[in-house]
Amino acid sequence: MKNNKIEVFEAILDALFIPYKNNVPDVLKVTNGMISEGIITDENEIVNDHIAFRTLGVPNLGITSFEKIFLYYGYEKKDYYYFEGKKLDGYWYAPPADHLPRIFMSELRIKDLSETIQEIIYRYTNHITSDPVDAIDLDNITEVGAFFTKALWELPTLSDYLTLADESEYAAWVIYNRYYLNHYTISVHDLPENYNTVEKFNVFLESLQIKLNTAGGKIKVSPDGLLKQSSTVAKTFEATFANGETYEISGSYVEFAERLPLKDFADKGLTNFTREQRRDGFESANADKIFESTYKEQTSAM
Ligand code: OOG
Ligand code: NI
Repeated sequence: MKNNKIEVFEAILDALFIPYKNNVPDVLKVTNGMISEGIITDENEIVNDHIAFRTLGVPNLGITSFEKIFLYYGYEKKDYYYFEGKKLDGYWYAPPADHLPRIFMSELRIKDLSETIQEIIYRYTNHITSDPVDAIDLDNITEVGAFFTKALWELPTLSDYLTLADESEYAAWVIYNRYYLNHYTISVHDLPENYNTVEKFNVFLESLQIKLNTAGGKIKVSPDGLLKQSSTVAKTFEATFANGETYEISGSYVEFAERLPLKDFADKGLTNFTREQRRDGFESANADKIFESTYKEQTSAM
């Protein structure tokens, strides 16, 4: 048994990555493309800027439950983000060590949705009368790893899924995919010169026939100009619902982020910047559009 919390967390991250990589072909397509192009020689050279998860804001679930896992390994809760139209709340978490990814965690604001949607979500989650995270041994890698793919509620019916999707594509995504890894993020500014901006990297991605999310433009730029992001559109797959019905739905996607140096450091004429010297955190206007990577409008666009 590993006794260092960071090592335990690293093992959990590795475990989360296996099904993600197997189910999202763009992950391997990008990695292999980068290797053939000579951008990297090994996938371990890719710096993971952040990973993201989605949750439902109901008692015993949501951010206050799910974040306990990351807080336990030393993550620090940072800024809050409000998404009015999408009816979501989000936070980001800073890692306990520089080589670990940040976390972006969001939650559906159930009370802002229609009675119909609330009724469906509560019907699936009402039996959860205590926080399931409290029941896991956070020092046990296998147990924690299994939690991320555990069925905390019944497999939804296709009809419930479609009703949810009509009002909140996010709600529909979570009711089916649960705590499945939503995306990981390639840190673009850590790549070699010819690929180290989102603009340059997007050209390379499109040369691999990768389809990018176009919501709000292919490159999302924060108002300070220092955080640039792009993402692939989610991979769709034939999902099996209750009673064996099947339907094509969205899975996960891949994101690309470029964090520019903060003004104080950029002005010094440095050529290398530490994590602390670059733009940190997230940006709600960027995030608002990145959420749409799993939305029908993006996944079905030609
Ligand atoms: C997360 C969207 C936001 C970012 O980096 O701003 C995001 C999601 O799709 O769940 O990842
Ligand atoms: Ni992200």
